[in-house]
Amino acid sequence: MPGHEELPVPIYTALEPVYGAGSPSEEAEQRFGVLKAKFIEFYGHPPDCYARSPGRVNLIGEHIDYEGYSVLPMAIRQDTIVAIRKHGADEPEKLLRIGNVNQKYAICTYPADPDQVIDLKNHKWGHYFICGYKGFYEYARSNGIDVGVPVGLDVLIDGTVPTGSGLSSSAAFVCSSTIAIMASFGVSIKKKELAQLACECERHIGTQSGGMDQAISIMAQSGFAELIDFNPIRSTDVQLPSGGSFVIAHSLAESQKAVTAAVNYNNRVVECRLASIVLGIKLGMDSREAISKVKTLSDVEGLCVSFASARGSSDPVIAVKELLKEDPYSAEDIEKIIEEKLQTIFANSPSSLDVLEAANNFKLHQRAAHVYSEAKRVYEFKDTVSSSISEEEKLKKLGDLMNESHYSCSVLYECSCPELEELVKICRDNGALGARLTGAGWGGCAVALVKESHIPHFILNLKDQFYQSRIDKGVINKSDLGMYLFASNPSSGAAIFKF
Ligand code: NG1
Repeated sequence: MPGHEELPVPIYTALEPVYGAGSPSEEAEQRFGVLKAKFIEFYGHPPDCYARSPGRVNLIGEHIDYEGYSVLPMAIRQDTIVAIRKHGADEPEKLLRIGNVNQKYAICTYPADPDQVIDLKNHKWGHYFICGYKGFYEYARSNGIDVGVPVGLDVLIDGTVPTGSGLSSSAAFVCSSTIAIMASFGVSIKKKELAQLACECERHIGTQSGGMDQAISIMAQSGFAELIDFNPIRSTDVQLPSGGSFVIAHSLAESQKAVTAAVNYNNRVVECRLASIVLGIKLGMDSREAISKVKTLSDVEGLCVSFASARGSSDPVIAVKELLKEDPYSAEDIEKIIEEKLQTIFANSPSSLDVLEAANNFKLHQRAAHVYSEAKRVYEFKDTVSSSISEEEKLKKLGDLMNESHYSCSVLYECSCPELEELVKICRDNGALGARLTGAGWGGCAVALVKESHIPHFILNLKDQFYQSRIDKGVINKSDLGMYLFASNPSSGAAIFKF
């Protein structure tokens, strides 16, 4: 029997299999009811179908997916639903109209041309749908699938994943858009291929996304976290120990990943590439060979491990410590080592050239040390879960790993912010077994591992110690607190609904 990742996204005629029985399904019923009514109000027709894809919380393995390393996220119940209707070829208006149930997002209109260039300098929320649209056509062309001439699409979105929260609202949007477009064109592909495709789709927004978010959003299984491997994408169910749950808490600092890419997210991707080329050369590669072959730190891990083993260790960080200086490198320092201009290396990547323009220096030692140590922690987390120690000991060890991960993100990768530091500290002071930032960072959410029986008390304390002053200042409404602070169990992945 094939693994579920070999199957296409499931198609349901009822909400229960995804949202669960009882009140969650009743709530979902209401949401879909409003979405359908608004769709008819906007466009004069009901939608052909709906696609939903969830957000995720990453439990461990931060900023390592784009370096080729496995990560360990779980899907959350918050999701994006895309309602869609494909126009007939005879309908005159060839436009993509993208509306949102939330009035904050004005309707966006785009031409039906799949080769249109996304205007990245003028960021619009609808761009995320176009990522899926362009990616779908690219996929169809490269796989010889005839999808006919471009026609108009009517689209209405309803999202509950808070934006800029590190819970992957962008991937939930891109995945559900790509799936809705596929469903409306009658194209169906295996989940693992779709995860790869959705990752490539999201790169049209200008971030050099690693693939974790799309993979978990598409491949999640209810009740399990997933170990996601890359090249090729694969997911393995991870049953978390009983007695503990994850609480997700928003720092209320919005992380605008696409807008700050040149100094934050893409900057780290570039720093990792440079660190890997320099390590490759210091470990004996010819500079031409290193520049052309080495793309990620995982490409030179073998060399680093050989270096470490000559010193009685198997830890690649030993090579980082001895071969990369702790002081930041200037562009000239690196160019001297690699015998090439940085602009030449990244000539084919406009978003990387933006990074070079914005950067004063590059912290190769710190970034590489984070990536190798974080990759190791993911496996320690997975091994702890499947070990034979008591559930209590497992929870303690998992918490310790989460704390170590946060330290590394904060100090070595510098992707935290003052609000996240305050929140993580409050979580730990209130008995969390472990707490860390989750997702890209620079704002967004923290995730805390908390004993199940402590959760109500823990949530109350966070409310008092972190949120109350922000409610008093009007940063958020008291009635919205549940959107920013909640416990979460592993939810299910993407689905299509046809009613
Ligand atoms: P967020 O910003 O939390 O959705 C981003 C990347 C991930 C991963 C994490 C850091 C996208 C869509 N997602 O997640 O691939 O690199 O940062 O671990 O770019």
